[in-house]
Amino acid sequence: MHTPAQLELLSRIGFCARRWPDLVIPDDSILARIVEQHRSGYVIHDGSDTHVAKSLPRLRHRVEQASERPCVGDWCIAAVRHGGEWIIEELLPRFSTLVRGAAGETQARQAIAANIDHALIVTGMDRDFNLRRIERYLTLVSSSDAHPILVLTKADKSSEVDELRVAVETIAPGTTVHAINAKSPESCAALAAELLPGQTAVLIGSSGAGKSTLTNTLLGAELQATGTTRERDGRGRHTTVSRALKPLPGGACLIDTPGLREIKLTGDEDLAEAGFDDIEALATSCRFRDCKHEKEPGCAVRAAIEAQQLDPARLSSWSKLGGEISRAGESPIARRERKQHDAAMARALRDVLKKKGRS
Ligand SMILES: Nc1nc2c(ncn2[C@@H]2O[C@H](COP(=O)(O)OP(=O)(O)OP(=O)(O)O)[C@@H](O)[C@H]2O)c(=O)[nH]1
Ligand SMILES: [Mg+2]
Ligand SMILES: [Zn+2]
Repeated sequence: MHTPAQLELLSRIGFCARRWPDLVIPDDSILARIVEQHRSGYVIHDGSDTHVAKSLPRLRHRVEQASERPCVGDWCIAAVRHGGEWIIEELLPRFSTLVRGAAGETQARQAIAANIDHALIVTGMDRDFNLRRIERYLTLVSSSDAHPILVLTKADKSSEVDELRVAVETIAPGTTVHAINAKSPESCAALAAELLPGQTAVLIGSSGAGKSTLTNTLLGAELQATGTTRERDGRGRHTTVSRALKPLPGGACLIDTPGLREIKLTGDEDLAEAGFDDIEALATSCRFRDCKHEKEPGCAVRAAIEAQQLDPARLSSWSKLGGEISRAGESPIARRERKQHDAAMARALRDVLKKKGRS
């Protein structure tokens, strides 16, 4: 087992022995954390050194979901095998995982980061700023067991910092919002103070939002390459291409990730946890229990919109995200039946339109 000195080194990359009280490490193996994830393999950190490592095929293929494969932030048991090659042999149970739906028409899931305490949702206060996207990120994070923190960057370039911050606070009641210049250590100090020693935070947000810039400022070193954004639309250039965990001087760890092109939900999200508790609370006063807040009489949600107490854009966001959650979570059979039903409805509509055209 590990000596107190080794445990102290591991705690600098986020290890907390209380979380895995029954842990036994075989004599020929070590405990390590996955700190980088590339197409070709992993980099693991044992508290003192990093090693290039591969995972056992069993951990990659014989899992029910791709999200169970080793990912950055995972704690693993690793050993040197086959003439000096490091192999990840087991994963410790995760206490949190940020997961998204994999791109394309599949129900596959992909883990973005594991064993994270905070998810920092980074949005630039420039062309990147979009309340509906922030709602979507909050929804994604709601199934992760990590605590969301909203980070608005480029405060030094925006003339409406206070207005934008208030707009974000309105859609995310109870969630901390930091409006910062990601290039300035002073401006990032309050955010840095929220990341306690031993904790791990993951950065998510669009390309160009400033995730790597913030990483470098919190590190106090230019370890992560940063890119420029296009003049025309403020978009980034996907500068960061892999996920990497870095220990911060204050004792927390930060995981920088590439900007997500698509934020696809998995079906496990909870809109009440994602800041939509305002709509969910109103809905309890609707006359019908299964009110969709569309045209039903006695709808408390639409009454709130008419009284200008609720932004209609928020209701449409809620219903869009809710639809995605239930579709992502449905079984393959239910999915096929829904598609057949949708196709039959579309055919019926086409027939009606054809008949109308003829008469
Ligand atoms: N003025 C100013 N510029 C910023 C701020 N944050 C980021 N930038 C700039 O925005 C550009 C993109 O920043 P990055 O940190 O590379 O963005 P990223 O989120 O890591 O993007 P990807 O790696 O592509 O996902 C760089 O030119 C940064 O200097 C900020 O708070 N203020
Ligand atoms: Mg980056
Ligand atoms: Zn209603």
